[in-house]
Amino acid sequence: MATGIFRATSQQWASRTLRVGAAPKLRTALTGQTLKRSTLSATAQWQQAVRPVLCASFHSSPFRLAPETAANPLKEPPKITAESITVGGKTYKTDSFTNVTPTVLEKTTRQLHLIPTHPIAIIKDLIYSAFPDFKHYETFSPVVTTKENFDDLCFSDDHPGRAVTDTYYVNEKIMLRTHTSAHQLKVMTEADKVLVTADVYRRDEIDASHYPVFHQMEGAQLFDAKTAVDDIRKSIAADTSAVSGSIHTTDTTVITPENPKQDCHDEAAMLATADHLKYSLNMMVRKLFSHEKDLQVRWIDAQFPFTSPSWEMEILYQGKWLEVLGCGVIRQDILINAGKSDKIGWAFGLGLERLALVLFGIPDIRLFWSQDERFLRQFEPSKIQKFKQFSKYPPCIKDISFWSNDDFHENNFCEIVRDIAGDIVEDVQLIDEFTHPKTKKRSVCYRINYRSMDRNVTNAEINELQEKLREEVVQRMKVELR
Ligand code: FA5
Ligand code: MG
Repeated sequence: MATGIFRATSQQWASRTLRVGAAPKLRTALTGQTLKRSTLSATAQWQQAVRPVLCASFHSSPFRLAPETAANPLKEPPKITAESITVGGKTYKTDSFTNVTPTVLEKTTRQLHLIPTHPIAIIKDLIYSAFPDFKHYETFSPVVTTKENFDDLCFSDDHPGRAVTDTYYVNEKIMLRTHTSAHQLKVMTEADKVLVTADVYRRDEIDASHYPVFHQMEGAQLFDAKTAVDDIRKSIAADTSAVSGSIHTTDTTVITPENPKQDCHDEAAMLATADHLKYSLNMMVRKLFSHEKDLQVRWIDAQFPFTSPSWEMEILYQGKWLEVLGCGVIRQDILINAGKSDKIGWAFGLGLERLALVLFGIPDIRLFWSQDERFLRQFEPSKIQKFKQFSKYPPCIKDISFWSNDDFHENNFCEIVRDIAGDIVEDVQLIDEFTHPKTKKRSVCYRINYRSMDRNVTNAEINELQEKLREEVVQRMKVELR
């Protein structure tokens, strides 16, 4: 069974074990150990030590702002000093939890989902049209409280998603949202049919379908608990939207004690809500992919702290199942907190890049951040056209080997790579590891594939980056180069 936020599906684990960043998560899941906040702050102190270095590089990093720079505080360049961080026009004190980096803060100004000709905005609008009378929210600041991102959503205190290795903290109580669900409670107090679109941030691995910044759309719909069964039956019967295309959907999920109905729910109302959820998402996918031939879609069980039962939808893409969304029946505690105790409802959170990869045939998630006209001019509002690959610039591959230590975490290593080389890194892979028989020291070798999407990189330039990486890895992670 798949597990929810920040825990990869078993299928993802299988494909992720070769990737940087997968191993620590896997280890945590296999040993059942969860990270405690007390141990986290030691890691955070390590981050604290590097902040001055980051500050220095921040001011020299190129800023790329979304076109309109009107009075939107999110478009103002963030500022970072040892004492404070200013983002979205607000200033926050730093502390031992602070681990946001200039590279990642810079992304908060881009707002790709608000640029009408960008594929992320095009797909957002297409999904809006599948949920016609829903209220839209799309300008929430990415800076949220840990209460909004975790506590309000029933995350346990020791949930691994809270770890500083997985989440970008501004300080102990303030963070960059890791999912659009951070706004669920607020928007549900305002309306019964809502869609929230936003950029979300996770310290994650680097590869073609994972990026530390991506976009999600959250959807939720609430029904009167007493009349839900009838209301839902009528609403599905009244749906006259015509869908075409040849999509093959498999759903073998059943409600089990591992993925249970909530005790407080009436069974018929819960089943109707779950059916309406899957019906709505199946219809959305049918509309989106009506031109696609023989698209394979499947539903699998999942777990999220804020829904039960829960599921994920996957699409077969380039021979692999790609997880595109998570969803479920909203935990009643959350509805009670939203002042909606007489309602029952569903929620989903989908990855816009993941859907766009399939819809536009975009081969690499980094392309969404490209400023290359050869990428940007291919797209028009409301139109789905397949991405035409332009010539790729040649890669430049470099390896780095070192003796790791007990504090070593691959997400921290990836973060240093990203800080130094940014989007020039196509992927980072662990290609070799062994333990010395006598000293018991663990040696690791990472292969870094440098390739720009916009230009040719020179060997001299990459050597310089690699040299900087070698220095920073020693300085920040206290490892010994081999
Ligand atoms: C969540 O974030 C839940 N908040 C979704 C949810 C909402 C569940 C409401 C229930 C109710 P998850 O961590 O699985 O779940 O992420 C949701 C989607 O975001 C994934 O299915 C995937 O499409 C996308 N996604 C996750 N990580 C990345 C990443 N690193 N890069 C790009 N897309 C990602
Ligand atoms: Mg998931």
